[in-house]
Amino acid sequence: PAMRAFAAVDLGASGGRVMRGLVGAGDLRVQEVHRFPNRPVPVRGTLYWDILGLYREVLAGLRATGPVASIGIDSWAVDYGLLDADGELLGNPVHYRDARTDKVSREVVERIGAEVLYERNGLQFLPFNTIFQLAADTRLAPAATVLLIPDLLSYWLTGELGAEYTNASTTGLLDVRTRRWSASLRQAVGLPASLLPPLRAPGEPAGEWEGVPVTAVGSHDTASAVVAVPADGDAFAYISCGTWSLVGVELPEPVLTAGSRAANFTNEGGVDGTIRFLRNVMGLWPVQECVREWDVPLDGLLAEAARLPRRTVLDVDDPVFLPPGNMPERIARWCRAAGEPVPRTPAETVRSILDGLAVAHRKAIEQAQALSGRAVDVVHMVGGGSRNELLCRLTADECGLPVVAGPAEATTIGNVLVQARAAGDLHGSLADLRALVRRSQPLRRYEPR
Ligand code: LFR
Repeated sequence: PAMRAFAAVDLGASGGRVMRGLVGAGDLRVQEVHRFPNRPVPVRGTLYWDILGLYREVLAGLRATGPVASIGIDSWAVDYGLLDADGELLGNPVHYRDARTDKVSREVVERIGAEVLYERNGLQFLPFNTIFQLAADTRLAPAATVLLIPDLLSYWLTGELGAEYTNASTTGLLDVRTRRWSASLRQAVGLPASLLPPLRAPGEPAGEWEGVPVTAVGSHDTASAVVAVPADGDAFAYISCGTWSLVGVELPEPVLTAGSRAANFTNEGGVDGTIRFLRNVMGLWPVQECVREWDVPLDGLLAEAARLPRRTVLDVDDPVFLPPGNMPERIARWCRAAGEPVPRTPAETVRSILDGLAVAHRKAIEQAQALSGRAVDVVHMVGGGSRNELLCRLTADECGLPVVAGPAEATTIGNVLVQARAAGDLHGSLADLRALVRRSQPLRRYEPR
């Protein structure tokens, strides 16, 4: 039987893509149709996403994709656009790395109480969680609706309003037990109920664009990536590795213990009612920022870094590395303050970040197991970072566990799988979808040394 095509729109912090996914009996292929950079714009002290530019590229990509059975959209989490009562966008969405939430986030936590907050929304503290951004937002008065980025693009395509559940689970405004909007959290930051659109689950219809159905997918990119983890059984940890490393396990129920809160583990909503119990590790962001500053290709640096011994292990999760700009300098400053040797070359700098990441990966995987009681015997690295051989090898060695790397296209594959199942082209549970990923995608195994 012929394979049917699905369009997956995937926006990441550094770039976006429109991909064509082909799904047929026992086979799955994804092809890149259109790729474009995502360059945030600083304007008078605020860092914005260029959302109209991104939408233009999404449209160009969809037109170039050819006939598809449906369209699915995912992106990074937490950020949003505000619409007025006529559905007009009120200003540009602000980037989660903007400093506007630095103070407000702590004030909101103090006001609600860290325990109460965690008990209700189950989220790790990140200064940019939507609840804090909305508390800091000065444009709320004329706003009628808040839409997360994929929901905003979906609205522009279809004219239909909705809040996809997996991404809504990153806002801090969802009740982690009932999986509905939490009235008490909403009220705690003074938001009217009408601001939050009705929830929709991955797989539900989300309108039409030029006669083509748009389907809600795991619109949080990490939720889609976890769908495509090629695991067999449930004794696995995953690292969805790109700008961030999202490190954790998949659980049927949230873990809301004091230990889990202290370790800053999050309980995000996954596809098919799963919980993504994970920690945000800084990821390849510091490398991306250094490379942006040095303006040299990464491949050569990685080859050189692979020949170096471990010298400095950067604490990549230090919040000083969160904002953009001056990354090499901030790394040097961190080393001096920590009494660690300052990297002397770009390759040494890259190596110190990757060694730091490998250690952070191990700690998060150990904690995930200890806090959840779920033991793992393999680590799946998916996403663009799974192409980074040095990072995979360092992670396997550090964890003392085999690392299975790939697919690098996990996010778009997860996006396509959920659409294809909703369309009736695929059937079964996450385990069945993962079996298809295992059969169809090239994977690479790193044994620990
Ligand atoms: C990864 C990701 C993370 C989220 C961060 C900010 O792309 O979606 O899961 O914590 O971006 O939105």
